[in-house]
Amino acid sequence: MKKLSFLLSCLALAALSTAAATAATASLTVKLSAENGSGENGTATLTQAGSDVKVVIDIPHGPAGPQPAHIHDGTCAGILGVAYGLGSVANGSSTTVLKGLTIDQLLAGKYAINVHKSTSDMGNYVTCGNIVKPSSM
Ligand SMILES: [Cu+2]
Repeated sequence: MKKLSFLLSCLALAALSTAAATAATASLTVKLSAENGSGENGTATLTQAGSDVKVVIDIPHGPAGPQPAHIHDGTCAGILGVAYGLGSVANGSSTTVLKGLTIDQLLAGKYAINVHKSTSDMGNYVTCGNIVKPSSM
């Protein structure tokens, strides 16, 4: 009987981990909303690639830049420190691969993708989007 219950709990664990694996978020689109009259609306597309997360920022009609971009702790309404650096946005686009990270880890915390006007005007935010599941947007 002891052996059987051990076997049953192993099966239950296996079922749980299979469920967790299928539920992993493969991709997520974050809507970037223009701030401070920049007109820089766009998207950031996060894609899980193995143990890395690829972040592609696309701002149609974005300026030549470069415009520094980061994943910050907090939300657009209350930006905190930099959590992850992203490639600067030039002509509205930027691609970054963040190693050893999952989209689900980002969703589990409070993070926002934020783009700054320029290296000399970091305090001016041109666009921002909270990293949240589409259903809670
Ligand atoms: Cu920043």
